[in-house]
Amino acid sequence: MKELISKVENNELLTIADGVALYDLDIYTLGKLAGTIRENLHGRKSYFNINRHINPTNICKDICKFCAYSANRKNPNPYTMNHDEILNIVRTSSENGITEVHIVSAHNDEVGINWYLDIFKKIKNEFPNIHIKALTAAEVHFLATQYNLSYAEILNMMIENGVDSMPGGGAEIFDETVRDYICKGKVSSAGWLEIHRQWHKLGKKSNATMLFGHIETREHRIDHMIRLRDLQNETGGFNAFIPLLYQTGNNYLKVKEFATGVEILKTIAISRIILRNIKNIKAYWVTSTTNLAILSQEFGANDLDGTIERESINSSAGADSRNGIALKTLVELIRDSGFQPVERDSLYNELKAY
Ligand code: V47
Repeated sequence: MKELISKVENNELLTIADGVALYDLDIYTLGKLAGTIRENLHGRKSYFNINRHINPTNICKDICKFCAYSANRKNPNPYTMNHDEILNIVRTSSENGITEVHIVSAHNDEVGINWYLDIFKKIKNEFPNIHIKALTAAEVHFLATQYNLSYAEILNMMIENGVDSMPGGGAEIFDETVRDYICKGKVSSAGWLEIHRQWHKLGKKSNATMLFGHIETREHRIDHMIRLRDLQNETGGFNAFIPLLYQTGNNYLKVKEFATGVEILKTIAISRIILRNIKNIKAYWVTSTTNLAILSQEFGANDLDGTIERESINSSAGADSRNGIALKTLVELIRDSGFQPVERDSLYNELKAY
């Protein structure tokens, strides 16, 4: 173990076996190792943004076992917003001071490609200063397949229509066997990575997620992180890594053993240690709860996402996030836990330090 600790302290390249072995360290040691890396990168600052999530349709041609959001037997409530509805949401949110809209939809094969893309141009025309983070690699793959276009063609259309960066959704777990079981038919791991590679090569930034705490093993998580580390070494295009804790409600994935609080904190700490080349680790309060997100700051996390205003994907599966979180609450939670709240923009430029 001493050897492993000094490997981490000397910033040596960790293997999958090293990553798995990190879980055998006690939580305090892991917290210290991850906390030091965080402290060196960000001091006591914890970032957040004032953002709005919009999920314009839940009609989906794919079936992911973990998903409670898409309209199906367990959620028989299909909807699709029209562009005016989406614009009206952005108008209201703009008055609330958002700097970012985060737009993610299901894979709706009835609305047409223009429904997906034109809305970005409309938002950009009316709100040139709002950053549009939209379309996961899973949606890009869906659009490319559905409309017989290449990834490059879709990505360029996104840029032409005003998309600024890509969210990290759809990564789930890269291990092909687990992926095949939990979300067969959706973008492959290689496809997800290739879409982000091409997006980064166009000079654009994106995030990367990992869905954990379901049927995957520790080894699968480390393999996932290492595939991201390798791509980041090649492109440098990832802004943040976001471990998403599996929410158990209203879905078809049968999970026997859930991740304990310690396992969750260890996973966050290990991600900080392995993904040194990704600057920001986001503790997504939506899936971890705010309490654990606050604690995660001691285990390497330096970003808490944002105010969100409305959230449908995880709240459909039980998360307490349907109505976002008040700015004042978020700031107080960070400050009262001994960190400095810093409002950032979507590219991590500092906007306001509290
Ligand atoms: O890709 C679906 C996940 C993701 C469940 O880039 C679930 O800044 C837990 O990607 N339990 C969408 N997770 C959310 C997402 C995201 C969120 C916040 C910030 C960013 C960013 C990206 O939600 C999906 C999927 O992996 N998800 N169902 C569930 N039951």
